[in-house]
Amino acid sequence: MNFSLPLSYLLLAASTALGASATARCANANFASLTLPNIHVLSVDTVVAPTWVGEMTNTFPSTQNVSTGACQITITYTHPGWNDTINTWVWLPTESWNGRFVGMGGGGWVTGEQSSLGQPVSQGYAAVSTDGGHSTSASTASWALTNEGNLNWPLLQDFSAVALDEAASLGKIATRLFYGSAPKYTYWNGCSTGGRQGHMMAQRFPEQYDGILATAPAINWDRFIPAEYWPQLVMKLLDYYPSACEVNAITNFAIDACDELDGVKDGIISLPGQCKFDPFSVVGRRVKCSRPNGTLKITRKGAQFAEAVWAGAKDSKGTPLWYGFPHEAPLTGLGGTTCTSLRDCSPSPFAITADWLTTVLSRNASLDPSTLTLEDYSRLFRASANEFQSVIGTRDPDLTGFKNAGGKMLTWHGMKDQLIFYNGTVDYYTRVWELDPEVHDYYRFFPAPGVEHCGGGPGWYPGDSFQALVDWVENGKAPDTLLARTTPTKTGDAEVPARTAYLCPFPKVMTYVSGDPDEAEAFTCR
Ligand SMILES: *[C@@H]1O[C@H](CO)[C@@H](O)[C@H](O)[C@H]1NC(C)=O
Ligand SMILES: *[C@@H]1O[C@H](CO)[C@@H](O)[C@H](O)[C@H]1NC(C)=O
Ligand SMILES: *[C@@H]1O[C@H](CO)[C@@H](O)[C@H](O)[C@H]1NC(C)=O
Ligand SMILES: *[C@@H]1O[C@H](CO)[C@@H](O)[C@H](O)[C@H]1NC(C)=O
Ligand SMILES: *[C@@H]1O[C@H](CO)[C@@H](O)[C@H](O)[C@H]1NC(C)=O
Ligand SMILES: [Ca+2]
Repeated sequence: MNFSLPLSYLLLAASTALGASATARCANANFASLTLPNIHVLSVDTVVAPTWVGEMTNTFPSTQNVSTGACQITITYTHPGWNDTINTWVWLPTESWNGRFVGMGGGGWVTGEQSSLGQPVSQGYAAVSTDGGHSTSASTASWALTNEGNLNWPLLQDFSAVALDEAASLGKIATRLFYGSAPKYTYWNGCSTGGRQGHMMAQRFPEQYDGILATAPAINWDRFIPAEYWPQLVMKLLDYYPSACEVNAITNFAIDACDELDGVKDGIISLPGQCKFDPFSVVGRRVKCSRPNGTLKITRKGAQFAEAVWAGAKDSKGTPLWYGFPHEAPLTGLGGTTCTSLRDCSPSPFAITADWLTTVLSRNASLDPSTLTLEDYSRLFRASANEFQSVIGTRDPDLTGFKNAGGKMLTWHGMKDQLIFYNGTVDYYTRVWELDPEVHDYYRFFPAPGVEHCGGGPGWYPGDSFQALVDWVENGKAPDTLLARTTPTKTGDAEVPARTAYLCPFPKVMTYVSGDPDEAEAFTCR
């Protein structure tokens, strides 16, 4: 007898059967056992609904609208004694589950968002995300303090680590209850805060995910977050608040000067650490500006500002506290000002670092960060490292647990990142490597020349990196390079098509050899 049927028929039959009973399987009662030993579940709500598709982290933006049904579960719970309320969302495709599970990371102060689940679900993944106990739209002031002077330590722990571990556990249990079997492979996907969260999973909960894509990671949080305030402090110390036009002009002069060190004039500085541009060499150069309109000359103080921000944060004794920015990174990401005219600008700090210094480190949401002196700043920087490294630093280089569990982790970081210091990722990867010379077997880091924070910029964006991770985990195909593309641009009638390249794993450097620099073959890894 021949029992074989075409595979497509079997898949269709299976998905139809599940589809027919999806509403029944998605009933609240089927998730009655959905809990963990350390939590108290307040409610479990389920609904079968169509999902929508937005952009998925670490992929090319999707403009397609895919509509698939999902069993959408909201688990609301608390940690007894912590007075926290966490919402964790699990979405389970009602048809064509691919047997995989993915945890989706957040950004900035956002632990995670329900809206990030549509894209993975449309691709057949069961997916989880959590709000970590605070609203996705709240500023720190409303949740990081219980009242003025007192930190809400449980909510900081939830945001940093605790809720992430629980989301993975709850999500996997829900998946098993719905499909009758556990996921075959489990993944993490996140950038920025999501990149930090992925590293936290590898460091502290190394058995939760088989594969972790954790890019432009906000690791070393206890140091780099206060370091993000440095550009604003430099302006105060100089008593000079440069316009974005002046600051961007200095960056553009530096890029122009160093562009060809890598052999290709393309507006990208792809060799790290080679640019030795002297900002004082452009003092007096004229620049045309718009909004506000006018012409300005690069000032000495503008050059001093750029030099100090490139060098990185220092304390009141001149001791380096953290890395600076490479020359190609826009200095306006953290050195922002608001101007009424080119000569009349006021400070405009990046909200997360301002909140960290005031609400969290000073326990005072109404403190004006511009009142902080260099001495205050030096003291707060040390307090941040002392009090918060173990809470949210996410800088433990010991990945033994992750290695032993057979996990694989991929990261990439834009070398033009204007918010998270590229060298902080170099620092972390190097420390892991010093501890374990075999790091390359389970954790790889790909610098992305010309790419800004989590994307953007003229450089090569590795939009297929999630698939590369899946291939590594499931087929043992470790990525020796990462395929990446620039975004095509249009200036007037001139269209600049996408350039393709293969990003190189650190410490190798993507190096131009010869030939058409728009073609991947023109570069090699050295
Ligand atoms: C996708 O769906 C949303 C919501 O229905 C709609 O606003 C949007 O225009 C759609 N986009 C495309 C590319 O079809
Ligand atoms: C618990 O948190 C709520 C706000 O979420 C607050 O109103 C209440 O006072 C807190 N209870 C205690 C005992 O701290
Ligand atoms: C980053 O690190 C490299 C190598 O250690 C060094 O050459 C470079 O100057 C550093 N850049 C910044 C901006 O700190
Ligand atoms: C500033 O210049 C832009 C063109 O660069 C023009 O469209 C705008 O009207 C000007 N604004 C003022 C206030 O002059
Ligand atoms: C918080 O900062 C505000 C504004 O600087 C100040 O008036 C207030 O006294 C501060 N509160 C504490 C507890 O220091
Ligand atoms: Ca170049």
